[in-house]
Amino acid sequence: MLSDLRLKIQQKQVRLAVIGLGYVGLPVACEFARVGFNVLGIEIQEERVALVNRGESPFDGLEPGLKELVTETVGSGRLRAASDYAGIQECEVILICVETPVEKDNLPRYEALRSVLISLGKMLKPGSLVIVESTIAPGTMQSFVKPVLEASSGLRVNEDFYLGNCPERVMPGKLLSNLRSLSRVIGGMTKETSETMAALYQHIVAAEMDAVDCVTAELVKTVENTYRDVQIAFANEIALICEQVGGDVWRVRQLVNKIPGKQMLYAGSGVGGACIPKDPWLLVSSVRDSELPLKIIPAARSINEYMPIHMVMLIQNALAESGLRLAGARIFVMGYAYLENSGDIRNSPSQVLASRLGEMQAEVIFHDPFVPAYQCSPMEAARNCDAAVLMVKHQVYRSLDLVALRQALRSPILVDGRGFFDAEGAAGAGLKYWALGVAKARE
Ligand code: SAJ
Repeated sequence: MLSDLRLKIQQKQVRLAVIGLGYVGLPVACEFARVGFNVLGIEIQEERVALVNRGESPFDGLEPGLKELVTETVGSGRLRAASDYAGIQECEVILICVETPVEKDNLPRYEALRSVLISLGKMLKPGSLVIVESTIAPGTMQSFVKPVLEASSGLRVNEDFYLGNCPERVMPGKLLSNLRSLSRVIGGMTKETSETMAALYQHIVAAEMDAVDCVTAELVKTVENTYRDVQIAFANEIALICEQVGGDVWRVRQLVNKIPGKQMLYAGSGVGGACIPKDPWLLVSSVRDSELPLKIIPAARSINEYMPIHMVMLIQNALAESGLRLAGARIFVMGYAYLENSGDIRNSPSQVLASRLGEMQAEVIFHDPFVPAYQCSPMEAARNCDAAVLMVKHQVYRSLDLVALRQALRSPILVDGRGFFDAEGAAGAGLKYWALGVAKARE
């Protein structure tokens, strides 16, 4: 059965279903449709189904080529979206690309994944291949996906259907280019399943594909993002030290990275997104029943979660230097998204900043060129504010007129959370400049 399926995949004769048309699912569905597969996108949000079927992309921010690709593939009839599972019966390959968040206790519940597996199970045809692209904790395919899908379908894995995990590696702003250019780890429940999955992905992935078992695929994905979280936390901890000892973390990073093999990342006002803040907890959750004394991964998370709170402290100090208090102050904040040049606001550090400033009775006025609610004029937003704060290094702020900013502000304070502005330039514009990770020159 699997060899027949592989042949049909090689000839693009199979119908594909992609469940979840989000940042991962939509580009994947478009890419397979672009290369000639017939793709059915299953999406729970009716308005998104309608949007896609009109050939539009639901994502703000810069996604090079995605909107055109949705228009092209829907126009050619190769991509169609639906909100019900009826069409699954014609599909032999099903990709699952739904969110896998962790809850307040930092543990996953996999609610979206469970409901998809139950709905899919009812329609699953013998001989089908099911691939989970969502990021899941090591061991989840074996202990959760397999039993739930077998129970809901009444079929047996490796006998009646095939199952694998191929973690996505997309990044808002580079959805399509990452999909095409980044290598993929292909985790099959059997070696033949991995090979069949590779036959599918080679149609859209121009990079290396490594066939492994499911646990390895689950580990690679969660480890790569945990690694990044720890790296960022290290830069953030150095920033905190620099502030205390009279250093400049941006300069220190530059000089450290001159040494071959050193790649210190950037300190910053926080770590957001749907991947980095939660994947470390997925990895940790896989050993929750052990007595392992994990320290580094939880510590990195707490440092990164602290950074927007540290920004509040910097703002408080900057205001105090001018004899002002947070309570009653108006704070102009540049950047609501979690990432530069993106409209993605998931787990954005700016949301933490805003709620903490609110608790301290400060009023927050946001600007963000990529978030519809905050696309006002920056100078309008800054008018009569007591400080300007940069949380996200959107390219558009490069051309910000700092003199006009100072004239718009009620007090000339600029707090920079990303090492984005130039201290001299800010001083030259008459602004009192505070930068994360840079000691304030003692008066
Ligand atoms: N950030 C820092 N300092 C840095 C890098 C990032 O504070 O040096 C912050 C960003 O401001 C953002 C958050 O971390 O708030 C995440 O940024 P990111 O650059 O890691 O972007 P993401 O969230 O899109 O991460 C994705 C991940 N890819 C996948 O999950 C498939 C991550 O593994 C990639 O390393 C990253 O893209 C990438 O390098 O493009």
